[in-house]
Amino acid sequence: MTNQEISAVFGRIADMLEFQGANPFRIRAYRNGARRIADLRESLATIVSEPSRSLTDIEGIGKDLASKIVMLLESGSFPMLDELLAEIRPTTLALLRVPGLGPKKAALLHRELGVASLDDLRRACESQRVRVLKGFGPKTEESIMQGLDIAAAAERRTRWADADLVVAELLAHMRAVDGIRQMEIAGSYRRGCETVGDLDLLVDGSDSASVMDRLGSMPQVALVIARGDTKMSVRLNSGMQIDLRVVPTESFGAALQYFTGSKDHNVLVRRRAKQQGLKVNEWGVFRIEPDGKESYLAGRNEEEVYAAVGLPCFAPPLREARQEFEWAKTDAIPELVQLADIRGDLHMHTTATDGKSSLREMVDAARARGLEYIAITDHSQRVSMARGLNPTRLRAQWVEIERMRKEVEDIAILKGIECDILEKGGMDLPDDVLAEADWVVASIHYGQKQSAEQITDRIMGALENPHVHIIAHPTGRLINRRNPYAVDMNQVFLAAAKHGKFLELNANPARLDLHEIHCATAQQHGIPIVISTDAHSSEGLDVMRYGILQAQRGGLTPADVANTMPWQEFSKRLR
Ligand code: DGT
Ligand code: CA
Ligand code: CA
Ligand code: ZN
Repeated sequence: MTNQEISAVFGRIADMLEFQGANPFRIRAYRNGARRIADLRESLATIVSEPSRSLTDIEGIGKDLASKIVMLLESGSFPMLDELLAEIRPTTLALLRVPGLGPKKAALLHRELGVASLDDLRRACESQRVRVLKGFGPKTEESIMQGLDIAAAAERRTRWADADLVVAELLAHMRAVDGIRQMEIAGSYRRGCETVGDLDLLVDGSDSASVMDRLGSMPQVALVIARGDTKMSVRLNSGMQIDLRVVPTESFGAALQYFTGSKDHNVLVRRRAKQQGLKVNEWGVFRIEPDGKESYLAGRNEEEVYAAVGLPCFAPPLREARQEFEWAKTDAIPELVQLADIRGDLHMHTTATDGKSSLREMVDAARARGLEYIAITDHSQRVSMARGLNPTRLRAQWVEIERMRKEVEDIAILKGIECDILEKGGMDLPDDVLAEADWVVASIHYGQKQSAEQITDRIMGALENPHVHIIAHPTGRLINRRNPYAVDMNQVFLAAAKHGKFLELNANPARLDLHEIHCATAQQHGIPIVISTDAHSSEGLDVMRYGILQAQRGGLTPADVANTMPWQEFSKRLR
């Protein structure tokens, strides 16, 4: 078992204990352990294998958790986990994924109304049985209804970054099969969609039986849904489905094109082929002869498949039947921004607030990733939970940054701040302080449920402030967890363009905010996008690649993304 899996088990136990109303200290021990394990840089299996070391040396891991980790590593389970799983069905535990429904409320619903699944809960809300319970009311009932949609979607779709972890394990596991010539994950994963429904694995190999046997032997496989001669579907313990197809070499490119999708994109490819007397399917491109016979034209790789129907080989993120066929007509397909184009990162935190790495560590990590410039943007005072900075502490940090600048000359460090936009409107720090900053990121963390008018006004106020450079995570959504604020983005685009502001594409895989469609809209308005990691640790800088995928899906080129500029150019743009 990997650290992530063990962490997930402890997290689930904490949920189940909480659901049962267990001792809060016990719950916290599991919750804490789960977090510590997720943050570890070394695998637990390695630590256990070294006789000179002990799991209890890890902060937050006591004797009890240590023995459970050993059992998990040895057998994948332990008695208490099995008991809990037998008592509480997974469908019941899904109640905990409804935003705003904590374990206490969920347990009450279970006890009083017999609610044991999301479907039960929806019916209970619809028949207004929830609002009469103690501690609930019409408002709570309504917000549960909204949360239900998110929880249901979360159950079906996995965030891209989480799917990517599964992909890495899947490919590593499959590589052990002899005779695999090529292997790719197609579908929404390859298109870089923000969430992935299932994984579509394509294998070019001669011995399909051994390929399918190998997939079936993956430790995470819970169930073989179906198995044929060259097709197989399995479900993993996590609920994720994998569809496997084994195809011959001459069809690999055609199958890759077909199963990469999107469906709508493929409809347009096939329509175009038909106009030319051709047929495209997962086996290849075929010419239909006058006698009705089909002759094979192409299919080994995607380039020849597209070329056979007179199209360029579109980058997978563009295959959504949006504008790509228009672009192809005029030879105007955008040269999409790549990770290697990024030269700066303009949103990150340090130990001064809720970051885990010091200023020094962030600078070193940025250099190691080849960045030319960074902005240190810790939270402002309103964010008390993160020990946000008041003017005095902020200025002290800037003194530290100035000292650091003398030591490191190969990377520019901007004196920045992530300044909250207050609930009542206005910025969390006085203008004279903001005026001293090199880079002011404005963002909303409180009052997220305000009306469209209120929340849009707050953001408009920030865009009108001459000291603000950029709005961070402009819609506030968390994928699978929280809907966007009610903000009117149309007004935001107009104001950002008018006042010459930047908009952030937050690369955190849970945020990816701006949405890809908003990225394309910003581009139309000529608003420069800044892709930022919002890193809260040195490793947090690595999420940039998720932001790049999102930007690609929005059709952004390096010219649309301000932090692709070399430092000289960007510093001029700032002035
Ligand atoms: P997902 O899994 O919901 O995130 O989205 P996709 O795009 O991966 O969809 P999926 O897994 O159902 O199918 C993978 C690709 O295979 C899809 O993008 C296009 C192709 N495909 C699947 N079923 C059909 C179909 O019935 N008709 C056509 N034209 N293409 C299909
Ligand atoms: Ca899929
Ligand atoms: Ca599929
Ligand atoms: Zn931040």
